[in-house]
Amino acid sequence: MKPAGRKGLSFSFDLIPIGLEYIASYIKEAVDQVNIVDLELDNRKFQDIINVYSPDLVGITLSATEHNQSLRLAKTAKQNNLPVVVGGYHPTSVPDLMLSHPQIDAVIRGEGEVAMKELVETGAFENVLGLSYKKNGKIIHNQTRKPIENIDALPFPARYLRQYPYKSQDRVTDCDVITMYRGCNGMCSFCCEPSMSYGCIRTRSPENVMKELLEMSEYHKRKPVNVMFADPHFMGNPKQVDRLCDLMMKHNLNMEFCALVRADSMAAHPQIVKKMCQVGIRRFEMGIESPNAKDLKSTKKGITNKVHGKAVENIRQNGGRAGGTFVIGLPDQTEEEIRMFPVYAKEIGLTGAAFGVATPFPGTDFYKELDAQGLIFETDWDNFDEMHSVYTAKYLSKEKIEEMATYCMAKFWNIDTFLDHEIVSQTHTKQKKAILDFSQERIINLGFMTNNGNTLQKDNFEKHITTFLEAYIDPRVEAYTRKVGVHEVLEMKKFLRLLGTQTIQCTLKLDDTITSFIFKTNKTNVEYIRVIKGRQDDSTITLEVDLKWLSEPANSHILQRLALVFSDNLTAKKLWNTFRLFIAVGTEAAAWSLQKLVSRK
Ligand code: B12
Repeated sequence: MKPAGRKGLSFSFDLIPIGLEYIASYIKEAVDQVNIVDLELDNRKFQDIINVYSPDLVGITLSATEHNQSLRLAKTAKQNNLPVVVGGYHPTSVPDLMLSHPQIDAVIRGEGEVAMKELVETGAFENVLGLSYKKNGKIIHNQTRKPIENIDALPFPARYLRQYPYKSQDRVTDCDVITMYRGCNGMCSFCCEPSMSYGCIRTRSPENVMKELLEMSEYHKRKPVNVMFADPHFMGNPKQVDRLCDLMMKHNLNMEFCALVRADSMAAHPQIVKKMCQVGIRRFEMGIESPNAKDLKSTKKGITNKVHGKAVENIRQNGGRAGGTFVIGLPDQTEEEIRMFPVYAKEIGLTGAAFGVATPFPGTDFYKELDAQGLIFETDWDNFDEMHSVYTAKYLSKEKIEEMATYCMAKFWNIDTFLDHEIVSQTHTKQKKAILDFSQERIINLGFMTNNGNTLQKDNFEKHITTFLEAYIDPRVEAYTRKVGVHEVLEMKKFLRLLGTQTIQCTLKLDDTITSFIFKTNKTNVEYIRVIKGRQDDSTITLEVDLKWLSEPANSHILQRLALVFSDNLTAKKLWNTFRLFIAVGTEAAAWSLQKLVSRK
């Protein structure tokens, strides 16, 4: 079982329970039947699922944020007299806590394949290494199991058991996940990996990974797939990556890859970065964490910020997406320092960034330090999602830290960043992006941010919208768009011809907070885009959205809302301009749909 509940990054694509697929594949011969149920995508009730499969054993995979939901599932299993075993990073670190609940019978600590096989073969908890269980009311921890040495010997994850179409952010393209390694030799203070593999890194042979990629491609019927290398340190063994790229070079996989990498490896191996981009490993997520040496030291990141710029440069030169993650709300960070994070992200040239709230997960050094000082105040595991502040920091309140996460996200994800990303991508696509493709992607981004904000900051969502609107006001946008010329990046020739010379003002407001985007166009160019506080008077088309409805979505009908957006264009001149805008958008949309239809056929 994988519990339901999207958090953070999983709003952008479906999470595939690859750990369960590895286990299912490994125990397949030892059992009559094994099924994987993913409650995020399954609409059935757990009781109905139990009725359908009549299992003898229920296994649940979970992270901290799924703690509560897992206990609820386990309760239902217990009501059906089924034994329940749990595994994953969270249970591995808190076996006693898990077993303190009557509905949990056993915890498998660390890697699950061999332990689970022994359990289903023997039907007893006693001699299974790595397993914790209860006997006569006492918790017993069997000895720790050594990490699997030869991971090439593991059968590939049981993709054939998938019951759901796992999709990427566009909800159309298939997504998948694969691992090249087990473990990581980094010792970052906030990461759970050391408690899973004790810093013991094991590599699959590139040949074995290639074989799985080919099998994966067949599984997806050779359709396009977005694939994530789920290793925490993909470049852990650069030679192996280099060899894998050579193998991938011989096949047309129709796949786009994303990899989690360390900046030092990306800075040190420009040739391998080039090769990766050539074979489609083009999206990178680097743990940048912070521009400040003191944060990099306290998190035991083992990286200095000197390498950040070089790593980004290597990626950008090859048309890759340089994504970076930052950690905000570390114990002694100040507001001024955090406000500089998105500025730093732009300065070093990142084309993607995420700003997670520092979260102490059990099993990490970070947790041990804060727990010893009694600083962790949050008791609801749902909030250990890197979006909520869960411990007392020196200078910043919980509310301030969470507000800063929103601030950083808005400050970074402005129009200049999206355009910059396009410019870098065009190094390999060699063509301008259609304006409607670009707009569609922005709508998807907006959905991601709204989902995150609405679900995670339910009570003070409005405060976060206000922070967002304020952070968006940035003179950098005008300077950047004047310099690069939006029309040079996006295909919009026909659109501009029909629209003509306009000053379009799009205003977003929530109560007294008002932010306007001004688009200055002529028949061939977008002269600039400007983001300002309040409104400016000289617009030729005015669009206004009251964001109140985001926090109260049921408020009004969609047509009513649309009418309100255009309600400030009632003079003859403005009506004519608005009509031109409709014609330009309509013509563009018709050509775009036709092209999509043809390319699909
Ligand atoms: C890849 C990855 C992701 C990918 C997932 C891609 C996918 N699967 O589709 C993405 C980027 C989407 C992601 C998202 C998030 N992630 Co993440 N992610 C990882 C990472 C790097 C690797 C996980 C992995 O795939 N391992 C490989 C597989 C094969 O191993 P596995 O799943 O652990 O399974 C093995 C064992 O755990 C065990 N096992 C697992 N389940 C079970 C069940 C049973 C019954 C048994 C017996 C055994 C068992 O056996 C398996 C086989 O050996 C880890 C670890 C790290 N170093 O950073 C973090 C990690 C899991 N993520 C973490 C977090 C916090 C998140 C986010 C909340 C981040 C965010 N703010 O958005 C979201 C969570 C989204 C959600 N739950 O809704 C934390 C979890 C901490 C915790 N203790 O709960 C980790 C540990 C990172 C950290 N901070 O240390 N993540």
